[in-house]
Amino acid sequence: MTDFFRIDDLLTPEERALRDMVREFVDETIVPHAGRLWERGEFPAEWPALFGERGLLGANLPEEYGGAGVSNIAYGLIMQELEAGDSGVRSFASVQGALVMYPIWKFGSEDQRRHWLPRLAKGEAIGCFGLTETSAGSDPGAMQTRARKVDGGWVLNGTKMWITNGNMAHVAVIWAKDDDGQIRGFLVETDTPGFSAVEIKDKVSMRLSNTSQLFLDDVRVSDDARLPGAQGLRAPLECLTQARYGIAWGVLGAARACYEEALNYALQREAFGKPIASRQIIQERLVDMLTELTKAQLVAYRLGQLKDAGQLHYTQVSMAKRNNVRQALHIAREARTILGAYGITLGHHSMRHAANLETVDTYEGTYDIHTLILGREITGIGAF
Ligand code: TGC
Ligand code: FAD
Repeated sequence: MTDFFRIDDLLTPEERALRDMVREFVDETIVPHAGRLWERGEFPAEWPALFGERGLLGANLPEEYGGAGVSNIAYGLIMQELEAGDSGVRSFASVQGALVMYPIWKFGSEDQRRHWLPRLAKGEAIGCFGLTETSAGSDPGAMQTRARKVDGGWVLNGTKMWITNGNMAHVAVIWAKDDDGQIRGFLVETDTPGFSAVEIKDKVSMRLSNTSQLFLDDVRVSDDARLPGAQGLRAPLECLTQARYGIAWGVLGAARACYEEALNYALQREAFGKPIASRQIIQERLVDMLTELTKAQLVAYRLGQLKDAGQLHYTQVSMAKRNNVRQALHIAREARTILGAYGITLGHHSMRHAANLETVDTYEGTYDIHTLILGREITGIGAF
């Protein structure tokens, strides 16, 4: 395992044991099949329950609601190991834990928590998070989806775009504006009349992950479906902070897998009568990849310490997400280069990771949007 600065020494025995368990599971269950599933655009229906059995869904949420109550560093390690398999697997777990279980736990009523969280933690129920729309991605405040108050409930109308787990979900967390233009969150059961999901199939990235467009056509829900604690754009943005935190860790797994694949290949592949690893240009590439991986690992670890201490600011998460994803993408592309022609196939992992990381660089706030978030933080001037 690549750990040049011995971050392992900083982990507790429990964190190490959990990390090793997830790594073994991913190596056995996900890695051997990831290329084929990615090619087919398939997410196996039996995986959510396997993740649930191992306590990998919403693991940092309290045990009383079905979470594993682990530290945020342990949660980050879970994301790291899942994404070593495929970014789509981490995406599934990110959405389930950070974008569905978290808002129910943070903004939900006690009834909503007791009803949904244990089933979501076990992977018996699947959730999705509908914020983005066809014309509102980076600027979610421009959403058009509406929630009209009616006697005893609400009627939702609108369309959500690029929704992970959309076709697999039993419950959708839908963000919509009420009659006063206030953003509110709703738990919409996906078998409610008027709700439909259409899978987006023509992706050349994140193929193992299910991505959908959601249609809400006069979907009527009761008052109990509204998340009572969620008011304003701040509520969904708080959820994004949780998911971005997991991404800052997750991409370390993809980057590590690519670096290790490139190193092993370079040691074995001969050109001009010698292993390509003996060439200075290849060594420089490997050194740069390892340096950026190590820096990103340190950023994630410190982020975890701040989160565990309750001192994390969302702009720190922006910096980590922005840097770690872009560096992971760079590492994956470099690995593909070292693998030569063989690198473009699904028999190796680096190109698949690189293709996935293009999405990760865009979703949960694009690289440029995080630049602007940080620019505003340090200058006090919004440049959106
Ligand atoms: P702005 O004025 O900045 O913020 C409104 C209120 O929210 C607070 N806030 C945050 N709080 C917690 N975490 C954050 N990340 C927060 N960002 C802002 C802020 O302090 C303010 O609070 P208050 O009390 O003063 O009202 O609102 P804005 O409209 O100017 O926001 C701009 C911007 C760019 C920061 C924001 O809209 C943004 O982050 N855009 C990117 C959209 C995005 O990331 N979408 C992701 C959709 S979900 C997804 O991609 C899932 S992928 C699947 C997977 O994760 O695997
Ligand atoms: P746009 O906002 O249209 O941006 C286009 C380009 O313009 C980007 O390069 C952007 O950086 C740039 N740009 C935008 N504004 C500015 C500015 N002010 N200054 C300079 N440059 C700017 N969303 C969900 O709600 N739930 C999900 O589960 C989910 N899953 C996803 C899964 C996948 C596979 C993908 C690809 C996306 C997913 N998303 C999801 C949507 C994702 O969050 C958005 O794609 C993302 O926020 C960017 O929005 P956009 O694609 O509309 O790009």
